[in-house]
Amino acid sequence: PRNSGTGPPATGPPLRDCQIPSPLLVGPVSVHLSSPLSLEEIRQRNPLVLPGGRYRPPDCEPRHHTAIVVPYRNRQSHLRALLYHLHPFLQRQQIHYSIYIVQQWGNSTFNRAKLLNVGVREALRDEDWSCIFLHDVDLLPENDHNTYTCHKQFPTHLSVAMDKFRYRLPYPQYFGGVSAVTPDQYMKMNGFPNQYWGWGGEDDDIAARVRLSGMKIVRPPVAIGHYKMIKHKGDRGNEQNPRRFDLLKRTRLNWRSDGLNSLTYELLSKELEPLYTNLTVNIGEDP
Ligand code: BGN
Repeated sequence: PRNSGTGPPATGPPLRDCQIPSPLLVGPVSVHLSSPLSLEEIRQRNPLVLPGGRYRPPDCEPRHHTAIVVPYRNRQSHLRALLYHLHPFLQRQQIHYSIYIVQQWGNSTFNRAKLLNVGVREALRDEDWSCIFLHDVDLLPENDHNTYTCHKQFPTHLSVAMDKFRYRLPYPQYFGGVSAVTPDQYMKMNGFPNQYWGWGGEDDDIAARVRLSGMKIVRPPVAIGHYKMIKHKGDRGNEQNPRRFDLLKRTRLNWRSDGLNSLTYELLSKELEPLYTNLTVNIGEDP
């Protein structure tokens, strides 16, 4: 079958390239957060999604191949809301994609940036993705013109207008929420820092790496980069990191030695769930 999710397209007459922009886009969508459906109900609404959360448009050749990487621990209801919105959203964009949930094993302090490093490395083992999305589990895109694709030269920041920040950037260098890199851009900046345990600062470190490695950040227009954040209290296990201010002072000294090239972890399992690939990983703990 052609729609085999990954690997070379099946034989048969070649498909036309997908049109740009996708004719399936609808623009602004209203995002409801109350009572997300069950995973089974979401699966039934997305019959073309293959195990591992993979999808390839059935009737045109996709121009984009995007892995969505989501750092995760203990947020089942957020995960359901994300999958419920993201699968149809990405299918309307006619991209070839896969969703990776990177779950931190154990009870040590959460480390978002290190989980992102793990997700990038594991996703690239599966496939030659042209674009990798770094996606918070609690953010839902509100306009499908905000395409989940990469800029050739520079890292992209997508969540430029979150409801939580009254639909604007909280500060000009903000790079948190949802962003994207190509594998080349990722290598160039030596990936992300591994040393940020707990909430805050890791996204600012990543933004600094973009600049220090000679790149800049590109963004969609504010009118398109709208996101709703699912409201929640600060989580247990992800308290504010008191070391973040000191760490950020040292990014310029540390980025070449801490990152992709110093990443160590133990992959405990990789499961192809109906709507996502579930990576469970031991990333160690806050020293
Ligand atoms: C910033 C945080 C970011 C966070 C945004 C939005 C820090 C570093 C010390 C200056 N940065 O203040 O990590 O994404 O707020 O909430 O705390």
